[in-house]
Amino acid sequence: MPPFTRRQFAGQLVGAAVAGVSLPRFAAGKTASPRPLQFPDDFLWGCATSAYQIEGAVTADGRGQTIWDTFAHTAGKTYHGQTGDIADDSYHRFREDVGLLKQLGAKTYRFSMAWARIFPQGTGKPNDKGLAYYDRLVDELLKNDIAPYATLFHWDLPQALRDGWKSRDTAKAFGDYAGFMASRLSDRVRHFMTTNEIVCFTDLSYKIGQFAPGLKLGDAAVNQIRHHALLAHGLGVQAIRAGATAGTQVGFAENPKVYVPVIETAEHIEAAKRAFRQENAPFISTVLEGRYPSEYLAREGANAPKIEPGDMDIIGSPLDFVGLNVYQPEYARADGSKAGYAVERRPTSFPRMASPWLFVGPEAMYWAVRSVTELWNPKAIYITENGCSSEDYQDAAGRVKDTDRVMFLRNYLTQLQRAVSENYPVKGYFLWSLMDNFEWADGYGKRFGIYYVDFKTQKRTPKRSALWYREVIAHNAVG
Ligand code: PNW
Repeated sequence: MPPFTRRQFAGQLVGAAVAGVSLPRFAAGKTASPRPLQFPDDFLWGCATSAYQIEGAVTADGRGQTIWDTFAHTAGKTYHGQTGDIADDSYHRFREDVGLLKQLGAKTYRFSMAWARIFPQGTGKPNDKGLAYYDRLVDELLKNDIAPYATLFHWDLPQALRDGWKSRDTAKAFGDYAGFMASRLSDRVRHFMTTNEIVCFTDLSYKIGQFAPGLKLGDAAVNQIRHHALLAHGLGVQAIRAGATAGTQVGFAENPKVYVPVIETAEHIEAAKRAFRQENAPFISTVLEGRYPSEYLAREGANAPKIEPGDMDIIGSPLDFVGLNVYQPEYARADGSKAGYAVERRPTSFPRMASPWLFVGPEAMYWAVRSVTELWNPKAIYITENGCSSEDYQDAAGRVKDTDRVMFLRNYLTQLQRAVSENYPVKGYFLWSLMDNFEWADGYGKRFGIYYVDFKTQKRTPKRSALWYREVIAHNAVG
């Protein structure tokens, strides 16, 4: 057989994989060797998704309605009125999707479970058919040597829970659901996350109105909603520990604002650390300290949350790991103020990806890890999300050459490698996202996947970034 021509080789490089066929490899020897940017041998590489964004099948097998079903079906709330009714249809195609992970060589998968599949009314009698779906998914992952990391709540609150997060009862209901899931799955799922991004399902949902249920409430109400969310997390941690097999690891996934020191001098580094704690006060700072920072309570005054005896111990329940969703940077500098820091305004020219909020700042990755470690010294950190939207397009041959996403990921991972090389306790990285999916209020208008999804046919095609990520995983190094 004649050797490959250059053109044939190029075709191989970017060729689309079909189900059951492994991804083409970059040619050996074409990349620099030895690679300097290595990760530890036991580093876990994976991808992340969430239930409402990928599953579809919103009425299958007794699933209850969620606030996102309601919101997406309300005129004017999402891009072109799009909904998660079908999404990636992963409820039916999960075996193919586990196959995509396998093609990448992923060692782990972070997915979320839909509360309303298990308890269609939020509380009450569990729905066996809903649970059976997650049994099937977990078994398929384990069969492929992919470790499941399960998030219990990624925003799809059962609609039947009256008043949603305005009600303290919702926190209690979440604890019951979390304990139930742990008791049924912890023989196989060894890592659970309670909540995903508390600020998104509290402030963005009840204050800004951008996400379900789309309310615009005042400060006192929002502070109480935040408190209920923190309480739900804490009750979830305790219920998982009570219901799970020994050694089950519990954490949560947060997207704190990350402060990069404007210049790496001692005074600016100290300012960035202070900013991190204060600007995330009612969220990660409170959970990891087991108390609201006093400056926050003083600032909120009469609007501060009403706290019942015992709440803060529950909220501060010790965690086995902290999950960080890292997307964009903020910048802080030292100033003479009492707070000890000032936040820098970004120039309008600051680079961003396809989502207007997604500013590009790879060093946010390093400073997220370092700030959390220096402030609270958690036992372990995972990057539970990182990735970006791109204006992906398919060329005539159906290929997606998302060089901007590769640029984004390469630079953030380089900063993560800096963190691991300085011995910060980062154990793994989950790329958001495995495949294009329902991007909340942006519908299908923003693509975060490393697999391209044609939503008409549900065909999945690896983008250039998928081929690149496969190499990262194979070499355990950024290149
Ligand atoms: C995260 N912002 O959400 C979520 O956990 C994912 O479900 C989501 O698809 C992903 O990031 C990409 O957006 C965010 O406006 C949503 O700053 C909005 C913001 C940040 C994170």
